[in-house]
Amino acid sequence: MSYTDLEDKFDENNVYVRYNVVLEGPAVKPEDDEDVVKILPKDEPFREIALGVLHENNDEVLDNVKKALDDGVSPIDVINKGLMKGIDSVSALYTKGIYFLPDLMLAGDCLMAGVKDCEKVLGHKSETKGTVVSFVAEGDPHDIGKNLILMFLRAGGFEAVDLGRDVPADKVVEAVKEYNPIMLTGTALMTTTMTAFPKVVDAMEKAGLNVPIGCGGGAVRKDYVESFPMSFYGVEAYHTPKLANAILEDKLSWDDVRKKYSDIVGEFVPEYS
Ligand code: B12
Repeated sequence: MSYTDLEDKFDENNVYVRYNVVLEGPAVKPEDDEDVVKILPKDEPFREIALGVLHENNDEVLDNVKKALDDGVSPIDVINKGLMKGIDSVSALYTKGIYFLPDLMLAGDCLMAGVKDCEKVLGHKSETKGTVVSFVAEGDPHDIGKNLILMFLRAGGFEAVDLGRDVPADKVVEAVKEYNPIMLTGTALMTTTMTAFPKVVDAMEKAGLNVPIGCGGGAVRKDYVESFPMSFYGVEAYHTPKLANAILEDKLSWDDVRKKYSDIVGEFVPEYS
């Protein structure tokens, strides 16, 4: 294709502002993309928090998160209604080939910077009720969801052991032997890595261990998780302390959690309706 062909195809109404460079012609801002418009919150302070992530601007995120927390907005709302909507918007632009991998990395860092400030407000309870071990599936580098889980567990009074990302099944088994947790959480965001969950279950069975494993993450579906034993599907990171409480205090098994998930977390969960 010659340069002239390219020039003929150039649509000046569809030029995006990236890396702070405004190309000639009427620029389309990322927040004006039709898919992003559907995702971004309309109300403040959530919109400006989400925009900070979308703009990959750490200072913008930190300023707006601080302002919201100082105004008494709940840290859980800051995360779920603000920061997460930002990363969902980034994802929409990545899927369309408008944002690239570095955008995901920068936006992910901005999100985690905001989460750190929320964590300070949520705090850690001094006495711990029991231990939960969290891991990201083997081969998977996505750890934002797992980090949120750790934060909510610690704020809810649990000892949360972080095995990190890309964790092989035998490491999970070793950790179960070492920490004797009441529950495990596993996260996978790729269709290629969620198959690590049944491998963990196999390894646990072979070692004679039986601990409920909450499995979640972008790529994971409830039907898939329920196709192997010892597991239940986890929907939202902030559900984790409630699930751990039910397992600890009401002695619920993984099978009970599958049946009572909405009751346990105290809200309507479409995936479980
Ligand atoms: C940020 C991001 C990255 C960052 C990750 C940074 C980090 N530290 O995690 C980086 C840049 C590293 C990255 C890399 C890649 N990524 Co990426 N990434 C994303 C993105 C945009 C957001 C993921 C995210 O953090 N979401 C927010 C978190 C909070 O969500 P979550 O973990 O799912 O957790 C939520 C729930 O699932 C739940 N949850 C999770 N676990 C559990 C457990 C329990 C018990 C409970 C109760 C709840 C629960 O809690 C959270 C909500 O409250 C997604 C897009 C998307 N739509 O997901 C793509 C995405 C996951 N990436 C994708 C891909 C393909 C890649 C790459 C392979 C790209 C490449 N070509 O190289 C590489 C991986 C390379 C490798 N080493 O293998 C694809 C996966 C496609 C698929 N289905 O297989 C996605 C979906 C993008 C896309 N649309 O194509 N990525």
